[in-house]
Amino acid sequence: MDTSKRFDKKEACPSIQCEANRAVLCNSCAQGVITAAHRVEMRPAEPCLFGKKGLCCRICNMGPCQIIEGVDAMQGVCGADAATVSARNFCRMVAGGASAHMDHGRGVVLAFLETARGETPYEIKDERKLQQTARRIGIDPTDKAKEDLAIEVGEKLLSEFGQQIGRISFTKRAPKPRQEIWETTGVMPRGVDREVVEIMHRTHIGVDQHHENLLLQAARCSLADGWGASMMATELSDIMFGTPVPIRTKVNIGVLKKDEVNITVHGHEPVLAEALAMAANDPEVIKEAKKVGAKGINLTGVCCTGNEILMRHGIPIAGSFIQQEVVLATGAVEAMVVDVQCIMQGVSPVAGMYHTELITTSERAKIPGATHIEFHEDRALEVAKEIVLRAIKRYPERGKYFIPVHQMDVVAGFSHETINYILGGRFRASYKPLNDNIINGRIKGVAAIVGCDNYRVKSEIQVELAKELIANNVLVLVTGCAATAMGRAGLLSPESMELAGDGLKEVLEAVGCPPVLHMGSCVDNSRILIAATQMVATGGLGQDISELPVAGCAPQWMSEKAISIGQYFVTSGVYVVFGPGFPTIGSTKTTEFCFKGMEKLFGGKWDVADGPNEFANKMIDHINQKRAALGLDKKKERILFDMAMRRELDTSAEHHEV
Ligand code: NFS
Repeated sequence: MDTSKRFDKKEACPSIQCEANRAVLCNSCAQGVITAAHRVEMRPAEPCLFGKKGLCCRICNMGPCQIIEGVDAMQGVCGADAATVSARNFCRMVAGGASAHMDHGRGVVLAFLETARGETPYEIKDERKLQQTARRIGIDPTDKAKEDLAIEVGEKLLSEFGQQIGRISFTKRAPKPRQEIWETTGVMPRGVDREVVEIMHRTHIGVDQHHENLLLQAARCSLADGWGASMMATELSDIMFGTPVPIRTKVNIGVLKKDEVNITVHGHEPVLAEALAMAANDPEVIKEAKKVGAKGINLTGVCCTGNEILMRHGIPIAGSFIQQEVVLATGAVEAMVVDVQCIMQGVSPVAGMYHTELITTSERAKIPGATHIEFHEDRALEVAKEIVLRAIKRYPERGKYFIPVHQMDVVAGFSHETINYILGGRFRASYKPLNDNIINGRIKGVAAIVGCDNYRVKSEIQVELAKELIANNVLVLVTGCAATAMGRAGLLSPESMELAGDGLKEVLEAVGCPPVLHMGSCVDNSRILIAATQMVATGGLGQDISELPVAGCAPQWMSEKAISIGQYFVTSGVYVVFGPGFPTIGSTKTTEFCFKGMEKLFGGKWDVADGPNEFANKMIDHINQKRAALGLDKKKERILFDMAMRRELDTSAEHHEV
């Protein structure tokens, strides 16, 4: 592919979403590099319309069948119609996305057990959270040594992956009315793996052919992700590696350093990155780096592995999903170390154009052209050191390189516990100030902007959306690559509170936090579920998540994981807006069920939007509707709480630890 002709001028340079990307790709160091930005331009303007609308069926060999709703000649050979095919495809997206989080969660639980047995270099860092977690899953922590307790907790959670009957323990953390909804609609997840297997069975040719019934299983599977595996991953990672607290750091490609060995760690699992962080700080290893003329070792993150170590150690993020190849095109990276998920195959040829070594580490994910050094927790530090030493060896081979100036200060680390503490103070951690300010109208509501970034979106929709929301006094929570995009745009620094509306600004000034709170990686969306649950438990905003003035969105989604996440928020009672496009749009029935039918069952529903204004309007309208339903739109709101009611609220909040 000759890209030089198409992208030789600055203004035609691709990757218009991001200035840092443009600076790198337009520099002569990146001559000849082909990235996703180029490939998306080279493809036909529109992706396959059948695929895009969820109407291509290739689950058997009578097809593939391309379906057109209502056209007899364009149904499946087996007779499957648009509703069935689109629902089946949607279910398989949920299964794909959920299984990624499930395998991640399982990996964390296994590493946790090995740690409890003293077989890894990690430790049980947050003993308090260990005890809370034990209680939440029905284990009495009294008088137990932390290692023994951790083994008990780890074994119980591990057993829930293969559990066949019963329910996943963490679902008991949800508000009571929510749990009843899950029971009565038949979507309470029985075990983690079982729900994925059942999707694969039901979507095999000739099994479940009712779109609503199919989507109920998607709902059940999504809960096994959000309230199951993802929550396990978050909680046990916190116990092992530390629960995040606010921390200052930087994001964007400019965090690469010209005189240090640059190692980027890319993917999703925190275990490898934690070991690399230890190895990069080892004085012996640093001495080796100095021997080759480097001043030190600069570890940076890409994608959600980046978010994991940013949240806990303040290690800078070099890039989000759309920046992974561009980070390498600087020519300044000695090694990119990857584990699983969201790693484009395109990184391999780009690394091959420089001195960069691409290192795969998971038995589940190998890439042609990469060196494979398998990572196992019991040899974590040994493997991590080997990787760092290899990167050091590459440093003298670095040729021409270009590191853009772009980097931005951010404050991250807003775990659910941190929000509790920041709002309520050290001795009386509580969500009450948040609820009070929502009730008195200074804060209109809370919005989550989560998920990926996507080259098919030509501008940073999510950043514009966040600005619009905070200007309208909506507090914004972010995770994943959306969080990195917010960081690049400066929205994760307390200074950006200037962009907030007056009411929100007043609250932010009092507590000193940014208007956009970075809550972690994509598995950490489970923190948002818990934050919502805590808002309910704190009182004054209804009895269930579906009554809260909140909304969620993924305005630049691309992965199946995003679909699973969106579905578990819907199943948990949240209004969720996605874009660009929605994967069932080719079937009126399936889409109606997602956009309307699900609301009748779960109180939450899907929607689709395009562009920051449409997203913002839909989300703010929804928040206002919920405020009206709670009676918060009336002016008399300030006298809603007399002392007796306050006392009652206090007690209910204290007694409900989620
Ligand atoms: Ni989430 Fe994180 Fe990024 Fe999207 Fe991929 S890295 S798990 S899927 S692209 S946010």
